[in-house]
Amino acid sequence: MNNGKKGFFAKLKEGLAKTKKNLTEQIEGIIFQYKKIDDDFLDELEEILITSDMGVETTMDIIDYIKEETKKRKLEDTLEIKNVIKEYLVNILEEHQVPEVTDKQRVILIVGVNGVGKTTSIGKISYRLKQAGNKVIVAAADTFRAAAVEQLKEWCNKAGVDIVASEQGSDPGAVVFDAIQATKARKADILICDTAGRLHNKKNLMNELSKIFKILDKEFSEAHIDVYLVIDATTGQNGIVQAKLFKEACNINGLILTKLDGTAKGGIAFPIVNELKIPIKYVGVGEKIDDLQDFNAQDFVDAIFE
Ligand SMILES: Nc1nc2c(ncn2[C@@H]2O[C@H](COP(=O)(O)OP(=O)(O)OP(=O)(O)O)[C@@H](O)[C@H]2O)c(=O)[nH]1
Ligand SMILES: [Mg+2]
Repeated sequence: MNNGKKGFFAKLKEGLAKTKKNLTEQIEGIIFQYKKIDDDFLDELEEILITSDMGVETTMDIIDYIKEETKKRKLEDTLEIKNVIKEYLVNILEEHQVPEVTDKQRVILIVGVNGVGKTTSIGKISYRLKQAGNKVIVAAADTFRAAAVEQLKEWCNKAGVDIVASEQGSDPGAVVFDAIQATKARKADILICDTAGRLHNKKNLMNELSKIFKILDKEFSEAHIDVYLVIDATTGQNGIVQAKLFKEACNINGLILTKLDGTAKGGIAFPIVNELKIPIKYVGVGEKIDDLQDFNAQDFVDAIFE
Protein backbone atom coordinates (compact mmCIF):
# COMPACT_ATOMS: atom_id res chain seq x y z
CA MET A 1 0.00 0.00 0.00
CA ASN A 2 1.44 3.40 -0.94
CA ASN A 3 0.82 6.54 1.09
CA GLY A 4 -1.87 7.96 -1.16
CA LYS A 5 -3.88 4.79 -0.90
CA LYS A 6 -3.36 4.60 2.83
CA GLY A 7 -4.57 8.18 3.20
CA PHE A 8 -7.66 7.34 1.18
CA PHE A 9 -8.46 4.32 3.26
CA ALA A 10 -8.04 6.23 6.51
CA LYS A 11 -10.46 8.85 5.22
CA LEU A 12 -12.99 6.23 4.17
CA LYS A 13 -12.72 4.60 7.56
CA GLU A 14 -13.26 7.93 9.26
CA GLY A 15 -16.25 8.62 7.01
CA LEU A 16 -17.79 5.25 7.80
CA ALA A 17 -17.09 5.46 11.56
CA LYS A 18 -20.76 5.92 12.47
CA THR A 19 -21.84 3.02 10.27
CA LYS A 20 -19.17 0.86 11.86
CA LYS A 21 -20.37 1.75 15.34
CA ASN A 22 -23.94 0.93 14.41
CA LEU A 23 -23.30 -2.33 12.63
CA THR A 24 -20.00 -3.92 13.58
CA GLU A 25 -20.08 -3.24 17.29
CA GLN A 26 -23.48 -4.88 17.57
CA ILE A 27 -22.38 -7.90 15.57
CA GLU A 28 -19.24 -8.23 17.69
CA GLY A 29 -21.45 -8.00 20.76
CA ILE A 30 -23.45 -11.10 19.83
CA ILE A 31 -20.36 -12.94 18.58
CA PHE A 32 -18.91 -12.76 22.09
CA GLN A 33 -22.26 -13.33 23.77
CA TYR A 34 -23.16 -16.53 21.91
CA LYS A 35 -19.81 -18.18 21.10
CA LYS A 36 -21.60 -20.98 19.20
CA ILE A 37 -23.48 -20.54 15.92
CA ASP A 38 -27.08 -21.58 16.60
CA ASP A 39 -30.60 -20.44 15.69
CA ASP A 40 -30.77 -17.84 18.45
CA PHE A 41 -27.51 -16.32 17.29
CA LEU A 42 -28.75 -16.18 13.70
CA ASP A 43 -32.05 -14.61 14.80
CA GLU A 44 -30.18 -11.85 16.63
CA LEU A 45 -27.87 -11.32 13.68
CA GLU A 46 -30.88 -11.02 11.40
CA GLU A 47 -32.39 -8.36 13.63
CA ILE A 48 -29.16 -6.34 13.73
CA LEU A 49 -28.83 -6.42 9.95
CA ILE A 50 -32.43 -5.40 9.34
CA THR A 51 -32.29 -2.48 11.77
CA SER A 52 -28.98 -1.29 10.31
CA ASP A 53 -30.51 -0.39 6.93
CA MET A 54 -29.58 -3.60 5.14
CA GLY A 55 -33.27 -4.10 4.37
CA VAL A 56 -35.26 -7.32 4.67
CA GLU A 57 -34.40 -8.78 1.25
CA THR A 58 -30.64 -8.34 1.57
CA THR A 59 -30.63 -9.49 5.20
CA MET A 60 -32.37 -12.73 4.16
CA ASP A 61 -29.79 -13.24 1.41
CA ILE A 62 -26.97 -12.78 3.92
CA ILE A 63 -28.53 -15.15 6.48
CA ASP A 64 -29.14 -17.80 3.79
CA TYR A 65 -25.53 -17.55 2.69
CA ILE A 66 -24.27 -17.86 6.27
CA LYS A 67 -26.42 -20.94 6.86
CA GLU A 68 -25.13 -22.59 3.69
CA GLU A 69 -21.49 -21.77 4.37
CA THR A 70 -21.73 -22.80 8.02
CA LYS A 71 -22.89 -26.22 6.90
CA LYS A 72 -20.45 -26.54 4.01
CA ARG A 73 -17.41 -25.45 6.03
CA LYS A 74 -18.63 -27.08 9.25
CA LEU A 75 -18.31 -23.83 11.18
CA GLU A 76 -19.29 -23.78 14.86
CA ASP A 77 -17.59 -20.79 16.43
CA THR A 78 -19.34 -17.40 16.10
CA LEU A 79 -15.87 -15.82 15.73
CA GLU A 80 -15.77 -17.29 12.23
CA ILE A 81 -18.96 -15.54 11.16
CA LYS A 82 -17.51 -12.08 10.64
CA ASN A 83 -15.37 -13.20 7.73
CA VAL A 84 -18.28 -15.03 6.10
CA ILE A 85 -20.41 -11.87 6.30
CA LYS A 86 -17.60 -9.72 4.93
CA GLU A 87 -17.02 -12.13 2.08
CA TYR A 88 -20.69 -12.05 1.07
CA LEU A 89 -20.95 -8.27 1.34
CA VAL A 90 -17.90 -7.80 -0.90
CA ASN A 91 -19.54 -10.16 -3.43
CA ILE A 92 -22.73 -8.09 -3.43
CA LEU A 93 -20.81 -4.89 -4.09
CA GLU A 94 -18.50 -6.35 -6.72
CA GLU A 95 -21.03 -8.34 -8.68
CA HIS A 96 -22.16 -5.59 -11.04
CA GLN A 97 -18.91 -3.67 -11.43
CA VAL A 98 -17.66 -3.17 -14.98
CA PRO A 99 -14.44 -1.51 -16.11
CA GLU A 100 -14.65 2.12 -17.16
CA VAL A 101 -14.67 2.88 -20.88
CA THR A 102 -11.47 4.69 -21.82
CA ASP A 103 -11.13 4.15 -25.56
CA LYS A 104 -13.59 6.85 -26.62
CA GLN A 105 -14.94 10.18 -25.49
CA ARG A 106 -17.23 9.87 -22.48
CA VAL A 107 -20.26 11.70 -21.19
CA ILE A 108 -21.21 11.38 -17.54
CA LEU A 109 -24.72 12.58 -16.83
CA ILE A 110 -25.29 13.21 -13.12
CA VAL A 111 -28.87 12.81 -11.88
CA GLY A 112 -30.60 12.72 -8.49
CA VAL A 113 -33.16 14.52 -6.34
CA ASN A 114 -32.35 17.93 -4.91
CA GLY A 115 -29.70 18.34 -2.26
CA VAL A 116 -28.17 14.87 -2.53
CA GLY A 117 -24.78 16.27 -3.61
CA LYS A 118 -24.82 16.25 -7.43
CA THR A 119 -23.01 19.54 -7.97
CA THR A 120 -20.49 18.90 -5.19
CA SER A 121 -19.76 15.43 -6.56
CA ILE A 122 -19.23 16.87 -10.05
CA GLY A 123 -16.63 19.24 -8.61
CA LYS A 124 -14.84 16.36 -6.90
CA ILE A 125 -15.08 13.98 -9.88
CA SER A 126 -13.80 16.64 -12.29
CA TYR A 127 -10.84 17.20 -10.01
CA ARG A 128 -10.09 13.48 -9.80
CA LEU A 129 -10.40 12.88 -13.52
CA LYS A 130 -8.27 15.92 -14.30
CA GLN A 131 -5.59 14.79 -11.83
CA ALA A 132 -5.63 11.45 -13.63
CA GLY A 133 -4.69 13.25 -16.86
CA ASN A 134 -8.06 13.74 -18.56
CA LYS A 135 -9.33 16.86 -20.25
CA VAL A 136 -12.70 17.52 -18.63
CA ILE A 137 -15.56 19.84 -19.59
CA VAL A 138 -18.57 20.43 -17.36
CA ALA A 139 -22.05 21.39 -18.60
CA ALA A 140 -24.23 23.46 -16.27
CA ALA A 141 -27.49 21.82 -17.33
CA ASP A 142 -29.21 22.58 -14.03
CA THR A 143 -30.76 25.80 -15.26
CA PHE A 144 -33.68 25.47 -12.86
CA ARG A 145 -32.26 26.63 -9.55
CA ALA A 146 -30.98 30.16 -9.02
CA ALA A 147 -27.27 30.13 -8.10
CA ALA A 148 -26.82 26.59 -9.42
CA VAL A 149 -24.52 27.85 -12.18
CA GLU A 150 -22.48 30.00 -9.78
CA GLN A 151 -21.99 27.04 -7.44
CA LEU A 152 -20.83 24.84 -10.29
CA LYS A 153 -18.50 27.57 -11.61
CA GLU A 154 -16.80 27.76 -8.23
CA TRP A 155 -16.24 24.00 -8.22
CA CYS A 156 -14.88 24.05 -11.77
CA ASN A 157 -12.49 26.83 -10.79
CA LYS A 158 -11.23 24.78 -7.88
CA ALA A 159 -10.90 21.68 -10.05
CA GLY A 160 -9.28 23.65 -12.89
CA VAL A 161 -11.69 22.46 -15.58
CA ASP A 162 -13.76 24.32 -18.22
CA ILE A 163 -17.48 24.92 -17.81
CA VAL A 164 -20.17 25.56 -20.42
CA ALA A 165 -23.10 27.50 -18.97
CA SER A 166 -26.04 29.70 -19.84
CA GLU A 167 -28.33 31.86 -17.70
CA GLN A 168 -30.92 30.56 -15.24
CA GLY A 169 -34.17 29.47 -16.88
CA SER A 170 -32.58 28.66 -20.24
CA ASP A 171 -33.10 25.31 -21.93
CA PRO A 172 -30.89 22.60 -20.39
CA GLY A 173 -30.88 20.78 -23.74
CA ALA A 174 -29.32 23.84 -25.37
CA VAL A 175 -26.60 23.93 -22.72
CA VAL A 176 -25.83 20.26 -23.34
CA PHE A 177 -25.79 20.94 -27.09
CA ASP A 178 -23.22 23.74 -26.64
CA ALA A 179 -21.18 21.61 -24.27
CA ILE A 180 -21.03 18.76 -26.80
CA GLN A 181 -19.72 21.16 -29.46
CA ALA A 182 -17.10 22.45 -27.00
CA THR A 183 -16.09 18.90 -26.08
CA LYS A 184 -15.60 18.05 -29.75
CA ALA A 185 -13.82 21.32 -30.65
CA ARG A 186 -11.45 21.17 -27.67
CA LYS A 187 -10.98 17.41 -28.00
CA ALA A 188 -11.87 16.86 -24.37
CA ASP A 189 -11.92 13.31 -22.96
CA ILE A 190 -14.91 13.62 -20.67
CA LEU A 191 -18.03 15.78 -20.56
CA ILE A 192 -19.82 15.85 -17.20
CA CYS A 193 -23.38 17.22 -17.11
CA ASP A 194 -25.05 18.60 -14.00
CA THR A 195 -28.85 18.31 -13.99
CA ALA A 196 -31.68 19.81 -11.93
CA GLY A 197 -32.99 17.85 -8.97
CA ARG A 198 -36.00 20.02 -8.24
CA LEU A 199 -38.45 18.88 -10.86
CA HIS A 200 -41.57 18.24 -8.78
CA ASN A 201 -42.64 14.95 -10.29
CA LYS A 202 -41.55 11.93 -12.26
CA LYS A 203 -43.13 13.11 -15.50
CA ASN A 204 -41.22 16.41 -15.47
CA LEU A 205 -38.06 14.59 -14.61
CA MET A 206 -38.47 12.08 -17.42
CA ASN A 207 -39.28 14.82 -19.93
CA GLU A 208 -36.25 16.85 -19.00
CA LEU A 209 -33.89 13.88 -19.03
CA SER A 210 -35.27 12.46 -22.26
CA LYS A 211 -34.65 15.82 -23.99
CA ILE A 212 -31.03 15.66 -22.86
CA PHE A 213 -30.70 12.03 -24.00
CA LYS A 214 -32.11 12.90 -27.43
CA ILE A 215 -29.51 15.60 -27.91
CA LEU A 216 -26.70 13.33 -26.77
CA ASP A 217 -27.95 10.65 -29.15
CA LYS A 218 -28.21 12.98 -32.10
CA GLU A 219 -25.12 15.11 -31.55
CA PHE A 220 -22.71 12.78 -29.82
CA SER A 221 -23.58 9.21 -30.78
CA GLU A 222 -19.88 8.33 -30.97
CA ALA A 223 -19.42 8.96 -27.25
CA HIS A 224 -19.90 6.45 -24.43
CA ILE A 225 -22.65 7.62 -22.08
CA ASP A 226 -22.73 6.92 -18.35
CA VAL A 227 -25.66 7.96 -16.19
CA TYR A 228 -24.80 8.14 -12.52
CA LEU A 229 -27.43 8.55 -9.83
CA VAL A 230 -26.38 10.39 -6.70
CA ILE A 231 -27.83 9.09 -3.44
CA ASP A 232 -27.52 10.79 -0.05
CA ALA A 233 -26.65 8.01 2.40
CA THR A 234 -28.18 9.92 5.33
CA THR A 235 -31.65 9.32 3.85
CA GLY A 236 -31.37 5.57 4.46
CA GLN A 237 -34.15 3.45 2.96
CA ASN A 238 -35.52 6.42 1.05
CA GLY A 239 -32.42 6.18 -1.13
CA ILE A 240 -33.72 2.87 -2.47
CA VAL A 241 -37.08 4.41 -3.31
CA GLN A 242 -35.32 7.21 -5.23
CA ALA A 243 -33.09 4.76 -7.05
CA LYS A 244 -36.08 2.69 -8.18
CA LEU A 245 -37.85 5.79 -9.45
CA PHE A 246 -34.84 6.98 -11.42
CA LYS A 247 -34.18 3.53 -12.80
CA GLU A 248 -37.64 3.62 -14.35
CA ALA A 249 -37.01 7.08 -15.80
CA CYS A 250 -33.61 6.44 -17.33
CA ASN A 251 -30.83 3.96 -17.86
CA ILE A 252 -28.74 4.51 -14.76
CA ASN A 253 -25.54 2.49 -14.90
CA GLY A 254 -23.73 3.77 -11.83
CA LEU A 255 -24.30 5.16 -8.36
CA ILE A 256 -22.57 7.80 -6.28
CA LEU A 257 -23.17 7.47 -2.56
CA THR A 258 -22.61 10.76 -0.72
CA LYS A 259 -22.45 12.02 2.88
CA LEU A 260 -21.15 8.75 4.29
CA ASP A 261 -19.25 10.91 6.77
CA GLY A 262 -22.41 12.15 8.42
CA THR A 263 -24.41 8.99 8.90
CA ALA A 264 -24.70 5.58 10.53
CA LYS A 265 -26.68 4.46 7.49
CA GLY A 266 -23.78 3.50 5.21
CA GLY A 267 -25.23 -0.03 5.27
CA ILE A 268 -27.70 1.27 2.69
CA ALA A 269 -25.01 0.63 0.06
CA PHE A 270 -25.74 -3.11 0.20
CA PRO A 271 -29.50 -3.25 -0.44
CA ILE A 272 -29.21 -0.55 -3.10
CA VAL A 273 -26.70 -2.59 -5.10
CA ASN A 274 -28.33 -5.92 -4.27
CA GLU A 275 -31.84 -4.85 -5.24
CA LEU A 276 -31.09 -2.54 -8.16
CA LYS A 277 -28.12 -4.38 -9.61
CA ILE A 278 -26.28 -1.16 -10.38
CA PRO A 279 -22.66 -0.71 -9.24
CA ILE A 280 -21.42 2.08 -6.99
CA LYS A 281 -18.80 4.15 -8.82
CA TYR A 282 -17.84 6.77 -6.24
CA VAL A 283 -18.36 7.49 -2.55
CA GLY A 284 -18.42 10.95 -0.97
CA VAL A 285 -16.96 11.28 2.52
CA GLY A 286 -16.98 15.04 3.11
CA GLU A 287 -17.39 18.49 1.60
CA LYS A 288 -13.86 19.15 0.35
CA ILE A 289 -12.63 18.61 -3.20
CA ASP A 290 -10.67 15.47 -2.35
CA ASP A 291 -13.44 13.95 -0.21
CA LEU A 292 -14.52 11.55 -2.95
CA GLN A 293 -13.08 8.17 -3.77
CA ASP A 294 -13.35 5.61 -6.53
CA PHE A 295 -15.47 2.86 -5.09
CA ASN A 296 -13.63 -0.24 -3.98
CA ALA A 297 -15.82 -3.00 -2.55
CA GLN A 298 -13.13 -4.61 -0.39
CA ASP A 299 -12.00 -1.27 1.08
CA PHE A 300 -15.60 -0.29 1.76
CA VAL A 301 -16.36 -3.50 3.64
CA ASP A 302 -13.01 -3.40 5.47
CA ALA A 303 -13.66 0.20 6.53
CA ILE A 304 -16.93 -0.88 8.15
CA PHE A 305 -15.74 -4.15 9.69
CA GLU A 306 -12.08 -3.67 10.65
N1 LIG B 1 -20.78 15.91 4.69
C1 LIG B 1 -20.94 15.84 3.36
N2 LIG B 1 -21.66 16.78 2.74
C2 LIG B 1 -21.82 16.69 1.40
C3 LIG B 1 -21.26 15.62 0.65
N3 LIG B 1 -21.62 15.80 -0.65
C4 LIG B 1 -22.35 16.94 -0.70
N4 LIG B 1 -22.49 17.48 0.53
C5 LIG B 1 -23.24 18.71 0.92
O1 LIG B 1 -24.61 18.55 0.56
C6 LIG B 1 -25.19 19.83 0.23
C7 LIG B 1 -25.90 19.75 -1.11
O2 LIG B 1 -24.93 19.50 -2.12
P1 LIG B 1 -25.15 19.91 -3.66
O3 LIG B 1 -23.96 19.43 -4.38
O4 LIG B 1 -25.50 21.33 -3.79
O5 LIG B 1 -26.42 19.03 -4.00
P2 LIG B 1 -27.25 18.98 -5.37
O6 LIG B 1 -27.71 17.60 -5.56
O7 LIG B 1 -26.46 19.57 -6.48
O8 LIG B 1 -28.48 19.91 -5.01
P3 LIG B 1 -29.51 20.67 -6.05
O9 LIG B 1 -28.68 21.30 -7.11
O10 LIG B 1 -30.22 21.65 -5.20
O11 LIG B 1 -30.42 19.62 -6.57
C8 LIG B 1 -24.02 20.82 0.24
O12 LIG B 1 -24.05 21.51 1.44
C9 LIG B 1 -22.79 19.95 0.16
O13 LIG B 1 -21.66 20.52 0.76
C10 LIG B 1 -20.51 14.61 1.36
O14 LIG B 1 -20.00 13.62 0.81
N5 LIG B 1 -20.39 14.77 2.71
MG1 LIG C 1 -26.85 21.05 -7.84
